[in-house]
Amino acid sequence: MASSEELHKRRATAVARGVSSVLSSYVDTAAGARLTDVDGREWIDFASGIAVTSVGNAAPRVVEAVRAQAERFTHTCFMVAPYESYVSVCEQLIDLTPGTFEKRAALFNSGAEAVENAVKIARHATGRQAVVVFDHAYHGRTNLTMALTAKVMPYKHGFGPFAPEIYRAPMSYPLRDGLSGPEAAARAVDVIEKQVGSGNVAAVLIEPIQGEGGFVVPAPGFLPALAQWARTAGAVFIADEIQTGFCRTGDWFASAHEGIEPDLVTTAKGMGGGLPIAGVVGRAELMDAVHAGGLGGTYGGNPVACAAALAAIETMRELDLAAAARGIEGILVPGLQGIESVHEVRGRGAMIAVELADAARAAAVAARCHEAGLLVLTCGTYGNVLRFLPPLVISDDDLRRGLDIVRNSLLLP
Ligand code: PLZ
Repeated sequence: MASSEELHKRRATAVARGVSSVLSSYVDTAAGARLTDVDGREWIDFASGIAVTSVGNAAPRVVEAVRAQAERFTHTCFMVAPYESYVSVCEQLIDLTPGTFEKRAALFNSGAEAVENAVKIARHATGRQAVVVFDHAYHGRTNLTMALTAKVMPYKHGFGPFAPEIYRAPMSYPLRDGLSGPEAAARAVDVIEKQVGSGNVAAVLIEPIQGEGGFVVPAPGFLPALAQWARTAGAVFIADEIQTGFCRTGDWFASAHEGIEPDLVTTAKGMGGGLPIAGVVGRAELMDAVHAGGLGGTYGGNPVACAAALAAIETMRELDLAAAARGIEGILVPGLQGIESVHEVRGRGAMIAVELADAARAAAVAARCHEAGLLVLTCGTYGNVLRFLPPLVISDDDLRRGLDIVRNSLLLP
């Protein structure tokens, strides 16, 4: 087998520079919360492929479901010749997302594609165009979702022009603004009403806990106040639960923690157990406002990906991975508190982060973790946040070993 060093050389002349990687090691195999690279080195995984392998890497039920489905058929296109598993995944999305109202769902391939479709549906259903997003937001890398995403480097730089009718409102960021949830919501609503006009707003789109933007948890009351404002204004309230969804934050969806029932929810990442699948689910009258044939795509809800999603969801239920996520919070949060260089420990469930002085410090701590065999990621508008997204099936032993590595890396000057 080629070594990481050899692969890195080959990559330089084959893979576009614009696609970069956190690690310079190349993966050979992975299981649960462990990766093994081609040089035989083992890693504890606190990244989950960016919040994807919540049920663990190569989770046994997912592997078996994928194998069995690939033997039956690999692809027909749901728009050509439909199959049961697509319907079953939609039923699961309807069942698991907050709100007991009548819902419908549709399946796509990636998070960005789900967000694009949620915006399409909201615009079609309301006959309005404006979409309100927030500071620090991340919603994807396609043209529309780049416009929805806040941070220019690396996501948007040189890639314009961007899609029109996107408006950015101030986010609740307690560490930086010191505002209560209702105060921060009033500030955002003021911007929306004065700069956009409530009658023009098709959708208010928000991550209940921001992911790439820095694991920003809005102050309590911010999300309910925005949802309430959207309802009054006749705008669609869309929760982007692509990173927070499917047990990651200690409940099926993060919206549940504040009792909000979004009109539409976008999902991806953890739902597929490692295979690419995404969904939009929400109020039937919005979803069904779109004419027949108005939504779709060749691969959306591919049968192998649907089989993986059903197996992942079954695993989450049977192992109660929402409870597991709460258990991870119970170990990580106290373990990270009281370290001098940490400005804030925040997050919920197995989506926990520390905000540090600056990007150089976060990069240095991450590099130390990598040297010690722990895969961690950074994030944040300012690049100064170190985030932890372990698989929800991680053993207590691996979780504590990983935490020790993080603590030791943070304690070094
Ligand atoms: N919405 C909330 O977190 C993806 C991006 C990694 P895709 N986050 C990881 C990177 O640098 O490209 C994400 C998200 C939220 C949408 C998306 C987009 O999901 O599946 O990457 O398209």
